[in-house]
Amino acid sequence: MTGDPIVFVQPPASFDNPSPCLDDKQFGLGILANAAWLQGQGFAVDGIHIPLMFHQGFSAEDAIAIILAKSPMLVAIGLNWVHFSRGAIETAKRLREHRPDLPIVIGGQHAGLFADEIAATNAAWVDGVIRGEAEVPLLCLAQALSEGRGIPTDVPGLHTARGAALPPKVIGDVDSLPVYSYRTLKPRPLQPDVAAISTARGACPFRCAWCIEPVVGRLQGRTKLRFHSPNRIVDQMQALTAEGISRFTIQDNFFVGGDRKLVALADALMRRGLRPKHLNVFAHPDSFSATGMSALAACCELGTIDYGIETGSTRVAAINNRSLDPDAVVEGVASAVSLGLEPYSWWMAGLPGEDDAALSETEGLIARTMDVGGIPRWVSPLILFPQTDIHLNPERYGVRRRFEGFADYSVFSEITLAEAVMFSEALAHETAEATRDEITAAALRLRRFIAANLHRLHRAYEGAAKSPDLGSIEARIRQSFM
Ligand code: B12
Repeated sequence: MTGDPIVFVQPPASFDNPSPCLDDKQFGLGILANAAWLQGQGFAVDGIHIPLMFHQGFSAEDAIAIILAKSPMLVAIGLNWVHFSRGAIETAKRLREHRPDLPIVIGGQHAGLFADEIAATNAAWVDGVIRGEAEVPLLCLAQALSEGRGIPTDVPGLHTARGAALPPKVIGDVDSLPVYSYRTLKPRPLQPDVAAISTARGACPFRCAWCIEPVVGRLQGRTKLRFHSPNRIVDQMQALTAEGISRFTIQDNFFVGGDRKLVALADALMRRGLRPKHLNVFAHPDSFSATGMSALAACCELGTIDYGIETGSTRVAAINNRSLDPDAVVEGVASAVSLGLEPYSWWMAGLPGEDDAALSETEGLIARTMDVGGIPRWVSPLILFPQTDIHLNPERYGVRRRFEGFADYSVFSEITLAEAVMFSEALAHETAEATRDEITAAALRLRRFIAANLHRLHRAYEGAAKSPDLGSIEARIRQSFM
């Protein structure tokens, strides 16, 4: 590895917000994937996670000085999630103030949604915004900069103040991408034995009206969902195991592959003799049958499924193009428990069509799932993102959009966790049924309902051979829901 490094930076939510409304300690898999790719192409890479530096007591000035001390040939700032909007721009600005000639790009899913706006309004400190998967564009940039050619005008997916010359370009064979390391970004994660696994890239085939995943794949340059092979996923897990990681979470579109993909992954893990301490999979309530769930339970010490149930109202689900059979949800959750898995449930408030009766139905389904051992994990007010069907066609859903551009959404960088729970400043929409204050109140209502019904969980696991740690689950619920 020769030459000055390409330095990846996970920015803070904002340099002025010590308690952001959403977690800021995660490692963006996009950063890790791009770093592994460039390294595989012979370039030196490095990475700094600014929120974790703050956590360790470093100041903003320290973080900027440490990045500059690496004498980067390019700084690539990650903006994968909405709440890092302001921090990503502020990081670029601070770096540029110290080194006016330093090439700086921003990339990641959230940046890609607003590539032109960000590039046009921040041209003084950002050379461009990469929309979409960034392996090909970053390689073009690294080659040109290492040869002293400056930033070329024909980089796929690169948006500058003049717009984009070319659409995003992806690497077709996802299994040819190198496995990534959690050591790329420093300091190390707060939970050094936990990692997220990337199993697929591209557009989700479901069309849930609120979700950005059906569109984001396309925006990123990949129209179809492409899965990694089970062996390649196990390669990734094996590499991370060697770094001391034993608990894994799969939160991408893996569930779309249903039982077939889950069984194949479990088989591949067992063939290699790799037995994770914990394997967590995100899913729709109907993604897996007993076949898939048994395979998950068999291949690890603890298998958990995070079910995005979202609502208990079949009417609201139908309005939002989501199938829901409450009886089948309860059966699925019960079946997961009987197979030795821990099922978690995730809920939303502020969906189009959600009135008081619908909220009562959601409470009803929360209660029924808790009765069979379903552990509520999170209640989130809907964040209405651009390009989703609701954002594109608000009148069809009786919705009023409050946020349009990048600057509107940047409020997520400014508000604190306490403000987000109590106030509705960050709500990007109102529905025909609920104002933003009422949506905030609906989320609180569901959280309080869960807290008041924790005895249901205790009853469900009474006398069970294998029971989740209900004490810590309860503490987490009370802490985050009150
Ligand atoms: C797995 C996942 C998570 C996991 C782990 C993510 C991780 N470690 O990266 C966790 C649980 C942490 C997570 C949390 C959240 N997530 Co999330 N997450 C995803 C998911 C499902 C997959 C992302 C992924 O890792 N893909 C694999 C990598 C390789 O692909 P990629 O991210 O697209 O990266 C490519 C490009 O974007 C680009 N790129 C990415 N980063 C960078 C950085 C640089 C510098 C450059 C140049 C390029 C670049 O290059 C990459 C490779 O080509 C996506 C949806 C999806 N299907 O993609 C949502 C998604 C990104 N998450 C989302 C959200 C909202 C959240 C939360 C805010 C949810 C919440 N309310 O709490 C939290 C907060 C995040 C945090 N920082 O804590 C939204 C983002 C929308 C937005 N505009 O902000 C998405 C799109 C889901 C959705 N439907 O809304 N998430």
